[in-house]
Amino acid sequence: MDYIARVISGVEQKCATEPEFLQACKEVLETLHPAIDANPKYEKNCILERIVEPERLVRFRVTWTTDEGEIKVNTGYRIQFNSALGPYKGGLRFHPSVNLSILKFLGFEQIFKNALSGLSIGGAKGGSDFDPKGRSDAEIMRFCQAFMTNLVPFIGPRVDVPAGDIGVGGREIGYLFGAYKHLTRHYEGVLTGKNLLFGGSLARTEATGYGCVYFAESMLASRGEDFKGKVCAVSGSGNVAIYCCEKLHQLGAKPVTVSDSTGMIYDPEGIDVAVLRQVKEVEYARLTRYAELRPSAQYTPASDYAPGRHKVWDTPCYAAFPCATQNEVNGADAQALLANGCQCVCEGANMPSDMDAIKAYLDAGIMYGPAKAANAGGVSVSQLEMAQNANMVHWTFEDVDSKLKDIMRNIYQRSATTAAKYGQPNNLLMGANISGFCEVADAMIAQGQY
Ligand code: NDP
Ligand code: 2IT
Repeated sequence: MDYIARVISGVEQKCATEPEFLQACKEVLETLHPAIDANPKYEKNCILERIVEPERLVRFRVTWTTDEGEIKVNTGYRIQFNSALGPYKGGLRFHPSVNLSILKFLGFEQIFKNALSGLSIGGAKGGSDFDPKGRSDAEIMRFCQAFMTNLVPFIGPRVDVPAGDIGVGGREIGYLFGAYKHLTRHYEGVLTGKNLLFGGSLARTEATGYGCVYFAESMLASRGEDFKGKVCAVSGSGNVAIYCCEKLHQLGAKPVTVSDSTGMIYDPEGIDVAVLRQVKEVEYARLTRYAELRPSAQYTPASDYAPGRHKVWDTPCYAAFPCATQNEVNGADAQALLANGCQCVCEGANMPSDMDAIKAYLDAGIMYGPAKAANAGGVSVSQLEMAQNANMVHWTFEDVDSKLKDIMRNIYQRSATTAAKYGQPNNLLMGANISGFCEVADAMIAQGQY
C-alpha cells in the first residue's frame, strides 16, 4: 500500500463515523500523488498523518433561554485545524445538521483554501447544532452571547478569527462581537464579516459570490468565452447565492434559478436580486415569498423533486453555481447538467459536488472550479478586513473589490499552472489541492515537529 493509501486507511479506521470528513480527506489526498512522489520529505516528516489531525478541537455546552423562559442546550465547537501559515481563520456554522464530521471536513478544506489565497491565514471552522430558523432576534442574541462566553478563551485577533457561514450572517456576527467586547474589554478585529459601523470591510458581504463568478470568468477566458447572454443555474438563496446572481447579472449573464431546503425558484426572466435580498436579508422569509412578489417566478417544492435529485440541476444552463451546501450535486445531477449542455460548474458552497459528480465533470472535460479555489473570495476579503482593522483604516468598495479580483485571478492562475505542470491542465481540483498543500506542508516542515 502506498503512503497516501495508508494514511487514508488510517483515517477510515479512526474516523469511521465521520463520513463528510473522510470524503474531504479522500478528495484532497487522492489528488496529491505527483507531489508526494516528487517530494520524499513529505512522507519522511509524516506530513499527511499530521495534516489530517486537527491541532486543537474545542467542544462546549451552550445553554440559553427562549423567549418563553424555556432552557435549551446545544453543542458548540471550534476546530483549530492548522496554523502553519497564520492565525486560525474560518467561519462559524449554525445549522441543526452540524456535527464533528461536518465541521472537520470544513476545517480541513479551509486549510488549503486559505493557503491558496496567499494571505497568511491558517485553517479553522466552528459552529453549533443550534437552528436559528424561526427564532426571534432576542433568542439569537442570547444564543450568540452564550456561545461566545464559551469561545472567548480560545480566540483573538492574532490567535483565531472566526467569521460567518451557513446561519451566521451580519446579525449574528454583531451579537458575537458585542459579547466578546463585553467579556474581554477589548475592541479589536476578532471576528470578520462585521458591520461597517464597528470595523467591517466594504465588499465582505459580496465577496464569496462575486469571487466565485470572477473565478468562473477566468475559466471562461481560458477558452475564449465570456458571460454575455449565458443562462446560469444557481442553487441556495443565502449570502453566497445572492451575490453570485448579482455579479452574473453585472457581467451580462442570466441566472434563472435559486433554491432553499424547501424548494426552488425558476425565473425565466432572470432572478431579481432586489426582490431576493428583500425576502432573505430583510424578511428572513422562504422562497415562496419570492414567488409571491415576482409574477414571472415558478416555485417547485422540494417534495416534488424526483427521489435523490436536486431539481435545480435539471435546468438547461451554460454554467452551474452550487451555492447551498455539501453534497448537493450527486452523480445523477451531474449527468443531467451535462446532458443539457452545461459547460462549466463553479462551486460557491463547500464540497457541494460528491465524488461521482466530480468524476463526471472531469471525464466530460468541462470547466470545473473546485470549491476551495472558487469560493476563497469570502475568506480572502475577511483577511483584508483583518488588515484594515490592524491598521485602523477603511478601504473603499472599489479598492477591496479590485484586490478581490486580483486574488481570484491569482488563485485561478496558480491552480491552472500547477495542474499543467503535473500533466492534467484541465484538472483544477488537482492543481488547487497540490498548490495549497505544498505551501502548508513546507511551512510545517520548516517549523519543526508539532
Ligand atoms: P446562508 O445561511 O446565507 O445560506 C445557505 C443557503 O443554503 C440557504 O438558501 C439554505 O436554505 C441553503 N441550505 C443550507 N443547508 C441546506 C441543506 N442541508 N439542504 C438544502 N439547502 C440548504 O449561507 P451561505 O450562503 O453563507 O453559505 C452557503 C454555502 O457557501 C455553504 O456551503 C458555505 O459553507 C459556503 N461558503 C460560505 C462563505 C461565506 O462567506 N458566507 C464563504 C465560502 C463558502 P435554507 O434557508 O432552507 O436552510
Ligand atoms: O467557508 C468559508 O471560507 C467561510 N465560511 C468564510 C470564512 C471566513 O473566515 O471568512
